[in-house]
Amino acid sequence: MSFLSRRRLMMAATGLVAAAASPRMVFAQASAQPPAGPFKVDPLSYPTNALEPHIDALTMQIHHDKHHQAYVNNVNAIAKDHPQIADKPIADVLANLSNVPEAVRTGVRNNLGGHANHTMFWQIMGPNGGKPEGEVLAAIDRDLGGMEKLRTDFNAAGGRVFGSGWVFVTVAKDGKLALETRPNQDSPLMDGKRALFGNDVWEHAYYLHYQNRRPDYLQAWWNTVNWKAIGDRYAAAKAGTLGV
Ligand code: MN3
Repeated sequence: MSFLSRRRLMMAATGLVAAAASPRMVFAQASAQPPAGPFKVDPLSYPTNALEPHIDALTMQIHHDKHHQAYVNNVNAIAKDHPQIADKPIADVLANLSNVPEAVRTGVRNNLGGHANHTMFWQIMGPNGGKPEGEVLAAIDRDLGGMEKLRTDFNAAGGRVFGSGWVFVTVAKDGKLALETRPNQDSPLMDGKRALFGNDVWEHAYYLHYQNRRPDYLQAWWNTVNWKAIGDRYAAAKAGTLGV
C-alpha cells in the first residue's frame, strides 16, 4: 500500500476525511459529545463483537461510532441553517431532493442518505439471525429466483460496484423485490422505494479485516443477516409503514 493510500485509509478510519472536507466537522470531531441536532445515531441493539468472525468488533465500532456519526453530524450542521430538512420524514426529504435548496442539496443527499442507509444496515444484521421464511421467502422465490440465486447475484452485483456504494434488495409498495446497486450514499428512498435490506461495500465496511478481498466480505456477510428483522421490514413495507 502506498503511503498516500495508507494515510487516506487511516484518515477515513478516524473520520478525518469528513472533518477535512467540512470546517464545521473539525469542531464536531474535537468535542467529546457530538453536537445536538434533529438526527441521531441509534445505539446498536447488539455488542460490536456480536458479528465476529464475519465482521470484527473494531470495524463495527469505527463504522457505527465514527462513520455513521460523521454523516449525522454533517446533516445536523446543515439542519442548523435549513431546519426544514428535519420537518418531514427522512424518506420524504430523500424522495424530493429537488425541493432542498441547491446550496445544500449534495450535502443532504450524501449525509442524510448515509444516515438512512446505515440506520437500515445496523437493523438488518445481528447474531442468531435465523433463516428467511414466510412471506419474505416466498417473495424471494417469486422475484429473485430463490435464496441461492439471490446470494450469487447479490454478491456479484456488490463486487461490481466501482468505488464506494451499496447493494440492495429493494421492495416496492406492492411487495415486489428487486436487486439494485447505488453509488456513494445514494438510497432507494431517493426513487420513492424502500430498501428491504442492503450491504455496505464502502472499503470502511470491511478493509480492516478483509483488505482488498471484497468478495470474501460479501460472502461472509450473509452470516450476519437478521432474517427476523427483514421479515418485519417486508411486512412494514407492504403496510406502508417502513420509515427508512
Ligand atoms: Mn458505511
